[in-house]
Amino acid sequence: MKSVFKNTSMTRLISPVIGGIFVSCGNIRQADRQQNVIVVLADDLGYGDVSGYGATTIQTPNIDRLTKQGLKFTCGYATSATSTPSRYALMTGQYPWRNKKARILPGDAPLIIGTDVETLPKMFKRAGYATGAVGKWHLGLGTGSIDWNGHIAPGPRETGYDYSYIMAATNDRVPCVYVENNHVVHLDGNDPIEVSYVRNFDGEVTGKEHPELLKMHPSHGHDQSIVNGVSRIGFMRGGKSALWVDETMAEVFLGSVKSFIDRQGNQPFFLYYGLHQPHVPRLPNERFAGKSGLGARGDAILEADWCVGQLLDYLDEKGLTENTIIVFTSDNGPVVDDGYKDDAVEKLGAHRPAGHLRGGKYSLFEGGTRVPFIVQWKGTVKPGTSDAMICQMDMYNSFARFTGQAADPKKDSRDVLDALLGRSQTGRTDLIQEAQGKLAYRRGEWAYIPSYKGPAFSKWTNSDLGNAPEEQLYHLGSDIGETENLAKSHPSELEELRKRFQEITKEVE
Ligand code: NG6
Ligand code: CA
Repeated sequence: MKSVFKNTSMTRLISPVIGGIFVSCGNIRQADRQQNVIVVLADDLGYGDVSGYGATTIQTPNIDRLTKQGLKFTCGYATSATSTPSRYALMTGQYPWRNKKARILPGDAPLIIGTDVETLPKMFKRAGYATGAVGKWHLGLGTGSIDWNGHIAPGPRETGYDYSYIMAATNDRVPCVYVENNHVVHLDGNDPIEVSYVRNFDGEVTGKEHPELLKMHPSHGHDQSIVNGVSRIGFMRGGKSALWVDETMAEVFLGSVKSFIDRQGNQPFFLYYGLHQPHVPRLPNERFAGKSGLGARGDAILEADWCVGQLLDYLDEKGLTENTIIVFTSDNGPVVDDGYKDDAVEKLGAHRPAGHLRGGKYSLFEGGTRVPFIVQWKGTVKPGTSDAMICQMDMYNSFARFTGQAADPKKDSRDVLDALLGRSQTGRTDLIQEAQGKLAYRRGEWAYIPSYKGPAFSKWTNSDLGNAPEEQLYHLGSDIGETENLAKSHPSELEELRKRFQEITKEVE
């Protein structure tokens, strides 16, 4: 891959990026420092969940600020229909199915990214950036047995982040504490934390035995340790002073985001901001409770939207908007009932979280991985819509070129920088999509799903999973909702996609 410095048109394009070198090309402020990059990654937000992507039953004015001021992608993808593999691909630039451990992790799982692996934050660091990770992590911590009361490592810091303020896994999994850098926040040494995904601790109550103690009841699973009136996945004991309160989580992470930005002064930064909404349990701040009319899920989306607004306002206030690139997207498609009785199903009404796409979280259909994807770089990236196919995994090699570094051809990540910045309508030609260890393939206008055992439909989430005994082939250009299986009527296209799918997926590291 050619270095950006040898490419005159690109050099001109990104001249402010390598500011100081090409002072004449940018305004003085931009030339003084490199561009910041913030990736905002929502959790389970669907393609149809924001008004900028066509939702009419819910309004998301702040995310819409991004779609209006930035470039809205109609074919922006997560690699996966669940969190861990999706985040793994974003952080490493590699397909998650190359690593068998990249499956939904429990809260005490070891880190699944080798500390020697080149990661997105390490790539930015090589270009002189400060790096931060705030919010949902879900890539594991430690090497096997974590002492939550001591130095927790390896984790974000050992994979390239100078600073981190995270939840270990998901908001429905223990331990329900924040971890700042390598330590649990607000931990009282006299009240140590214990965590187990195997057995409960003596004297600790669970949601299963004591549903009367719950303010949020499970619909499936989620009946173990109770924290903040919500029973979770997994058992924990102790650490009372460190336990999070779901209703203030948005403020806590935002506070950390703002102070990270403040601390950077004139140094460019890369920030990964993993929103916890609208993943279960959906307990937004009381300011949002009941406000969407769509139940807890809609309210949590309003809170996520508010977080985006707060971030945008803060960047404006600090004069950073024009030299900060914001990428807004979601780790996987939407789910309505994901294990708690929170009224999301009852109040869904006409809202379609995946928009016109079929399936959602956990699904091999488009709704599993095609997500909102917006790039804002005010003053530089022209607002509009792009149909280029891009994936979160592509951040690595795209921003490598952006920061004047050579792309790593060994990564699955593709350099789609020109598409990201609206200079080209051409993104990747194809993408392997993953859902709970199974793989599907999009190439051009076609979507291919191999034959799979397993249920076609999830009764838990009330949604299509994509398994079928026969192969499936859909023409997305004319059938975005994947309603008509053309496998039998289009044998040559089927053969072509199957062949390419097999070629790519047999190449294991
Ligand atoms: C599932 C959980 C679901 C959610 C998901 C991970 C049950 C019944 N379901 O196992 O609630 O936590 O894992 O979601 O426990 S993700 O967005 O982090 O991938
Ligand atoms: Ca998720």
